[in-house]
Amino acid sequence: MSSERVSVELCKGINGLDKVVLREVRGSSAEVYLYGGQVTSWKNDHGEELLFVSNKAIFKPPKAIRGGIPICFPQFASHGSLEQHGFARNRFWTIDNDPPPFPTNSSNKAFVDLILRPSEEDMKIWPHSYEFRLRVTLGSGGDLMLTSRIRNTNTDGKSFSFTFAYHTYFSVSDISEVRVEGLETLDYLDNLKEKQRFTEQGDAITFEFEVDKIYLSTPTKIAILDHEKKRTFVLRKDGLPDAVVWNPWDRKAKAMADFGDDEYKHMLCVEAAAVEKPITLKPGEEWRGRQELSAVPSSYCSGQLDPQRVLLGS
Ligand code: TA6
Repeated sequence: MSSERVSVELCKGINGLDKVVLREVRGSSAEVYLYGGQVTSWKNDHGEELLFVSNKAIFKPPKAIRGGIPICFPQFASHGSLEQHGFARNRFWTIDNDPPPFPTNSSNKAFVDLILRPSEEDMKIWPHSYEFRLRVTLGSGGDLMLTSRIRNTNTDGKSFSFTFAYHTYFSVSDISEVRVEGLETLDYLDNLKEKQRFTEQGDAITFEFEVDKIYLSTPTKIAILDHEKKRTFVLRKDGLPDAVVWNPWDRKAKAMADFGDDEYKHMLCVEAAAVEKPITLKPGEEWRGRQELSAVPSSYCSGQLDPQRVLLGS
């Protein structure tokens, strides 16, 4: 769809992989690769990149692209026979030219609808039929929205269960100057301590070492404050009760071939997720999970931005 206000362009990206570029009249843009259905760029109207993608990202199947917003489905993390974070991020999605009516009106926005159905190979490792429809929308104010609709299309009457995450990599100026508001006092499972359950302390989360925590029953809004950039990312979510916070820090960074040794300083994953309680669908049932990202100016260092006001605001 293109009009004088927005544009949606299918073109070739890195290594000749197909990608869709969404542009909005004030200059903001987003890119999503058909490989993985993965958003790899979200720029504001000044052309600043707001998502982190590793300089060593491989952009070559079967490796998932390191950065942007990997889709973790049909499982988050790794247990059983499925690979870590499932296989949706390692598959080629197609453009869905005839999606069923969408719950929210996207008419004046730049958006693309992608769809993933299981291959025969996939059915061998996860024996369920589904349709996974993903709409990526760039809003008129430069907000980025991802809406997932997953329908059980099994004809054998069988239900299936899955866990899910939008594994969002935010670009930050300096991880030691970043705070996360909205997860205080919540319970979390600590991936660095055999997934034991703990309770977060009462202040904003700051970062001085590796963090890998699954916060449970989290609010619909989470704020990520970048002191140096005087920018706050606001993550709004529906249908995704949990939130994963991850920074690999130096040791893990060095251990990842597709991640620069120092890149941990400039990224933070805050992931809208459904992990603690898997989602179960009967045949014909559909689940929706949505996240909306916005980037707002903030100068909390001068006390002007009350993070709570950001979280309680409309
Ligand atoms: O979301 C956090 C996490 O589960 C970490 O444990 C780490 O494994 C990260 O995901 C990256 O996983 P990946 O499979 O993309 O290397």
